Amino acid sequence: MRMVNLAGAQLGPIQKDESREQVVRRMLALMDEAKAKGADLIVYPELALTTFFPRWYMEDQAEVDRWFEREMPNAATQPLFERARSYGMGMSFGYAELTPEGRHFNTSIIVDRDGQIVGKYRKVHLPGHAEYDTERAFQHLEKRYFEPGDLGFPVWRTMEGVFGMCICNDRRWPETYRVMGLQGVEMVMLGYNTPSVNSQKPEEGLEQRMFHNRLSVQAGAYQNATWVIAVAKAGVEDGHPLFGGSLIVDPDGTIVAEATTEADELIVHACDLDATVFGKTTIFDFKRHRRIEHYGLICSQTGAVPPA
Ligand code: ING
Repeated sequence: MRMVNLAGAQLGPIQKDESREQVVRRMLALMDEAKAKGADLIVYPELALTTFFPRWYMEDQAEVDRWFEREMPNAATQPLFERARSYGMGMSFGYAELTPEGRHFNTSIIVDRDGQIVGKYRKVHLPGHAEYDTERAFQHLEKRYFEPGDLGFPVWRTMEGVFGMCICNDRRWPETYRVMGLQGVEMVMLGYNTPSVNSQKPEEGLEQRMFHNRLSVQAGAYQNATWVIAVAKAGVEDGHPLFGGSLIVDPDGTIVAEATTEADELIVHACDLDATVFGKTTIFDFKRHRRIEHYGLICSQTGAVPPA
């Protein structure tokens, strides 16, 4: 048994005018609750420090860069690192990263129980568009404000296990989990900001979008015999609804915890990392069953090419 007492700290809406300090206070309150419930690892959403700003069209780079962190930890987030370390609690959260070279990424980090950043991930699959799209009910400009991640899908041996990360749209792509699965990942941590309405298909119901959320995370967990925790930023941000549904899925694909509100809400579960062994040594024993001589198209072409 290698137990991780896992907490998912779903955040309710963050309005455009809310400061990072106000958000960090909410995150600390969830960390206190997690400590009281015995958690030793806490996972926060994608872009956890600010509103989901890619919904807003901006042209002035200085205005865009206001949403980014130039260093981590920094003054606003230092209290999170200090309290997590004092609690002996590992932590993962997402934020907009502006590098010293001036590059922009949608980033998440893993901080170990000593308060050290042991891993960084930069979102690879950026949904949406880069220019203002008049056809859409609302904008989704991640391709405008972020570069695709340049770190791949790494995993790290820390906290007595093998941990990896992805971010939001990444969870919909099987390649995301498989690359980590091929590195023996035992727990994937991810955050998301997902609109309750499809900007290109407004008639698509919320239930169908929540189904896709569960389907994507459960499939990734089951097909790679790994734990997956997915944590939402939810609720209505300046009139724009995001759905909740934060969930923890075990290595057999079973949902073991799920949020029920669109507010700040903690979900917790005692995860045994050794529960990944059965799947990895039977149906998903990659070494015994995969036939890579037939998988070439997955890496040799980007788009689909139907027969003539
Ligand atoms: N948000 C959404 C997500 O992938 C989206 C965008 C929603 C894409 C629904 C496809 C369908 O959950 C982010 N931030 O990636």
